[in-house]
This record gives sequence, C-alpha cells and structure tokens, in this order.
Amino acid sequence: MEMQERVVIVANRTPAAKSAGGLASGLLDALKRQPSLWFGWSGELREEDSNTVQLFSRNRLTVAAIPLTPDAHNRYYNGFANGVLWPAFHHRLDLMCFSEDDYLGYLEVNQHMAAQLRPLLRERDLIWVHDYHLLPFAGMCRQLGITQRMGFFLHIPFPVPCVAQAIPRIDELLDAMCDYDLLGFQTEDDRSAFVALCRERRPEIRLPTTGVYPIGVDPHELQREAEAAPLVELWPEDDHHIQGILSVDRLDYTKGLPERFKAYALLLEEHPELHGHVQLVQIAPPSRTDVPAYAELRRELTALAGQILGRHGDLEWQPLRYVERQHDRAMLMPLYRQARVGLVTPLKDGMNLVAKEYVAAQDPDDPGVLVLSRFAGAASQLDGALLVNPHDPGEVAEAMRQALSMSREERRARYRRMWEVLCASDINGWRTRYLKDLRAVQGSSEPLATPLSA
Ligand code: GDG
Repeated sequence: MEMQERVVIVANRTPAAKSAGGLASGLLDALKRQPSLWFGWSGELREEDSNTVQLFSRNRLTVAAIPLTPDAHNRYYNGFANGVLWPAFHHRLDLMCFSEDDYLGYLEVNQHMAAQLRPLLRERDLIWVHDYHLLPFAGMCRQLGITQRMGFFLHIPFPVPCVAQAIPRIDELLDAMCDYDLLGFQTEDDRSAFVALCRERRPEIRLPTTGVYPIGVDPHELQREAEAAPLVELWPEDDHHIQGILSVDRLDYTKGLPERFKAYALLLEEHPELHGHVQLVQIAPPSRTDVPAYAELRRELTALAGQILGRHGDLEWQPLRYVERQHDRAMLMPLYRQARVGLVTPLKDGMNLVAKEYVAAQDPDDPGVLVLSRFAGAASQLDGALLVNPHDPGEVAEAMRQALSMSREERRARYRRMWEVLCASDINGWRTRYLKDLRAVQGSSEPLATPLSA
C-alpha cells in the first residue's frame, strides 16, 4: 500500500512555543486537516545534548522539536536572522548589524536542522519551509541527499534591489534560495523584487518557480470567536460612551508604533472636541528582547505614552491605555469587535494578520473602520480600509478622525468589500494553493500564481 502524503513544515519555532506571532497562528489554523509533521526549534537553550529530538502529537500533527545551544541560537537568531535579515528586508539598513561570526552561526544552525530532520523524513513527504531564518535550508538538505520536493514561503517583505544589494552575502543567499523548488511571496511586489535582484546579480542562475500567496485567516471562525461575550468591556455604552481605537502589534520597530503615537497626539491636539470621547488601546507584547534595537524602541514608546497621558489626560479620562501583556486570540477577537477603529500602521509588513482579524471580528450590521498602512501587504487586498502613509502624522490623524465620524452606511459598504476578500483568500485556500503548486512544480521559472486581488 502506498503511504499517504505528509506535509512537513519546517520553521524556526515549533508551535508549542507560546509567543505572539503571525507564523504560528497562521499555520496552525491551516494544519488542522492534514497529516503533518512540524519540525523546528523547541524554544529550549541547552549547552549539551543538542542532538535530542523531542516528538509529540497534537491531533493529526506531529511536532518534532530540537533544542539549540545558547551560542548557536544567539548567532543564528539574534545575530544574523534578526540583526541583519529582519531589518534589511524591512528596509531598515540603519539597524542592520552584520558579523561574519553570526553569518557562520546562521549557516551552521541551518545545517544542523537539516541533519536532524533527515532521519524523520518519509519518501512521499512534501517539505514546506517557512521564513527568513531558513533561507539556505534547502541547499543543506540537498547536500545531505534529501531529494523530496521543497518549497519555501517568505512571510516578510522582500526588499527592493537597491536595498537588498547592501546586505552582506546577498549573492550567496540568493543562490541558496534558488535551491528550493518553489518560492512563495506575500505580494507581487515582493516576488518581482526577488526576481529583479536575481536577474541583476545572478543572471546565469536558474530561477525556481515563484508565486504569490497572500496569507489569510479563517474569517468564519474568527467571527464566531468575536461574537463570544467579552471578558473585558473596554468601552461600556454608558453616558460617557467612548469610541475606541485599537492597535495590536508585537513590539517591533517595523510596526510604526512611535509614529502612530505621534499621529494620535496630533489628533488630540487638533481636535479638542474629541477629548473625553476617544481612547486608543495599544496592546504591544515585547519580542526579541535580546536585540538592542527592541529595548530602545520600548523606552521611546513608554516615554511617548507618558507624554500623551500627561499632556491630554485628566482625572476622569485617559486618552491612552498601553498594555504589554500578551493576549491569546480568543481573548483578542471580542476586543477587536468593540473598537470603532482598527489602527494598523506598520512602516513595512509582509502581510499583517491583525488587519484581517480586525475586519473578520466586526459586527456586519455596525462594523468598525480599518485604518491601514499602504506598506502592509494586506493593503494590496483590503481596499475597503482607509489607506494611509504611516510616516505622515497628519494623514494618519485625519484618517482616524474620518473613521470616528464615518456613517454607518459607508462603514457597512467598506466592511462588505473586505469581508468578501477575506473569504475569497482564506487560510485554507492559502495552504491548498501553495501545496498544489508545490506538487505540480516541474522546474519551470515562470511565475505560477497571480495575486488574489481584492
Ligand atoms: C509575520 C509577518 C505576516 C495573539 N496574541 C497577540 C498577538 N497575537 C497574534 C495576532 C496575529 C499574530 O499574533 C501577529 O501577526 P502579524 O501578521 O500581525 O505580525 P508578525 O508577528 O510580524 O508576523 C507578517 C505574518 O508573519 C504571517 O505571514 O502577516 O507580515 O511580519 O495573528 O492575533 N499579537 C500581538 N499581541 C498579542 O497579545 N501583537
């Protein structure tokens, strides 16, 4: 009897890890129905015995988790992945901090992971590798004689060529990416930036098949979660009813948090009539706290929050609530539904699932308004949002004002357009389209998928 196909997910972290992040929430939703193996780092740092693989099962998903040594993890994760690739891919060359030693650590961990995965593989596995931590993983697998089909999906943006060329070792990284059979991107801009860079720097290399697969959510399930009675009523409908603006982001410099706070301060400055009637709730759990740029951001943000509270607040009204504690999704969804405005203004973002979750959570009869950065991948799909330049505080403040006063009729019309997009490109479609294309790939270098437009 022929063995059933199995999908093998390879990602930096296994889903056991409790951390805020789009990759885990996006993929876990997608894996409910398929026999699959998820392989990655357990989150555990150990000096010795780094060859142990812990295996456990969750329904149809088996998780294989490996520990890393503190030194390997520091060079691979903090050093190269988050000290070079993350800032550069988000167009923040000023924050990029390269060291040869970190780069070697990055390659070593990729090689180590490939070696640990090899004995777990079966002949009919389809291997689907995720994100910038694992750009050279396919090449390491091929060197070890792993022949199964391998695809890669980049969750973050791909930088435009003039920025990408500044990344040390970019040519080696491009060559390594070309060892995959299928490269998936969030938007057509990302895909074409990759292809343009390869044509410019590696004209002789054979490009793998590339495609565009904007990650989605499960809108119906999120809607159900959002309808649940909220554990917290943020803005009770009493005499002093306050209109809520909600933002939820990992505390990351790509998410545009200081710029957002400045735009909100400007709104309060220019519209004193809103005082007492509006409140911004910012949920921002810290992440990557070992990377220096993140500690600096946290200091800047808490100072700005203090300024807004001190300047505009009074004994009866707090214009801002700033919360670092992480909340799980079931808790978040009813909160999204209470907010008149979902404020999602990253400076650059691969997709941004919070934008899609906010829309999915709304009451169709009386929905809130999404204010969305043009530089989030989600902006290529969600044209019912008020699209803004997050670097322009005046523009963001004006969009907030417009959202707060928008008629119910217009809110409904905008919501309906976005709801249809969420349903037409949901998380299950994302997974099945990608895997179908990975199965079908013949080694052509033509783009396979066109963007699912709004
Ligand atoms: C990367 C790319 C891309 C749950 N509790 C909290 C929280 N969550 C969930 C949210 C959402 C996810 O985490 C955050 O996803 P995003 O897409 O907004 O952002 P990244 O973590 O940067 O994800 C991104 C994504 O991968 C998927 O491809 O869309 O562009 O950067 O599902 O519900 N999030 C926060 N606080 C919580 O307490 N911030």
